[in-house]
This record gives sequence, C-alpha cells and structure tokens, in this order.
Amino acid sequence: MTLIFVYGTLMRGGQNHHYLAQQQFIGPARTRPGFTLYSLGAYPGMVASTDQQHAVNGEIWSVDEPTLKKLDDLEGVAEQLYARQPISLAPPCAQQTVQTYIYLRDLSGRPHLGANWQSSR
Ligand code: PCA
Repeated sequence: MTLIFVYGTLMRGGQNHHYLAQQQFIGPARTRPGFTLYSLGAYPGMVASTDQQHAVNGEIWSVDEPTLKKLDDLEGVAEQLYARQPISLAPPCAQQTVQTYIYLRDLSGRPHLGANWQSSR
C-alpha cells in the first residue's frame, strides 16, 4: 500500500474520484507551507511556492499497487506532466510518508488558486 496526498480531481466529489472508489480514505490533510495550486482549466497543478505562507489542502488515501499504476497513467507521469514524489504534510500528519503529484509544466498565464481546488470551482 502507498499513501498518497490528493488535492484535485481525485478528491471526494472530484471528476476522477472513481479511481479511488475501492481504496481506503485516511483523512483530510494539509501540506507544510511552501506549496500552492494553479488552475490548468479542468484540473489543478500543485507546485512548490517560494511564498512560505502558502499550503495546500487535500486528502490522504491508501492505494494498492494496481491503483497507483492507474493514477500514474492518469496524471501523465511518463509524459512528465506530473511527477509523483514525497511531500511533507503539516501536523498532525507530519510523520506520515506520503506521495503526491507535482505539476511539471509551464504555469505562465495560469490562474493562481492558492490552497484549495474545490472551493475555486
Ligand atoms: N489530480 C491529482 C493531481 C491533480 C489532479 O487533478 C490530484 O487530485 O491530486
């Protein structure tokens, strides 16, 4: 099992949430400061932020190996759209080793969302 922090369309109520339907919800979580969201239209991208005031809200899920592969395909890891990498979460989840999808492409002209995807739709 792998713990994954999701912040966009994979969250409950999100367009791609069905990928996680048979997986285990661990709980809501927030990143440590230093991350922020941009809108890519139908989905968000999280990137490191130099502004330490920013953090991102999402959910931790425990996913099995086949699901993790499907998520990597969905997020375009092979195409370097997103990279799946470890992320530091804020307390009380700070001890958990969790991975997330970090957006890799150009964000110029993209709307800055800040902490939340849900509330910005
Ligand atoms: N799906 C992934 C990354 C961005 C997106 O829309 C997620 O929900 O975490």
